[in-house]
Amino acid sequence: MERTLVLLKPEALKRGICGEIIARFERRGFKIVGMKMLRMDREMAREHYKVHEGKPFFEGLIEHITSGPIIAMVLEGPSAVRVVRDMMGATDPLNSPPGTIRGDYGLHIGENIIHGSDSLETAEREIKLFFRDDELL
Ligand code: IDP
Ligand code: MG
Repeated sequence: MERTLVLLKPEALKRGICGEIIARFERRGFKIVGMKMLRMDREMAREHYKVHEGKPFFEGLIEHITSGPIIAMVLEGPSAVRVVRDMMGATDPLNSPPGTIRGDYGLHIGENIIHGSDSLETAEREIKLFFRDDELL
């Protein structure tokens, strides 16, 4: 079993599509072992996205992810990291086929609806940033 971190980004809450997205993960069979709504501050956002520091889109990304509340979830299941990434689609929704979350709900790379950890090591680091051990049930 693996665990991975999923974030529903501010645009998902503004548009009211969180329930539909969470339902996809439940239908697939993932277990939700942690979930909370929060608004990230800039420090947390910079830590979460630190691999992108210095890239041209970094400041815009921090601005955007801190612009409103998000939902953070830890999903558990076999090959959770890869399967969740497959369900999300490509980073740019324009390259994400219909049937994927970004391909069904997004049109803009800066508003691509969802974040998912990209490796087991990343997942471990990202889960720790959002959840205390006793918040994972
Ligand atoms: P990922 O979310 O598919 O793992 P990353 O390359 O890790 O994609 O980028 C993190 C986030 O930064 C993306 O989800 C997207 O919101 C934003 N981003 C990535 N590349 C660009 C870009 O070229 N322009 C604007 N935003 C970008
Ligand atoms: Mg990434």
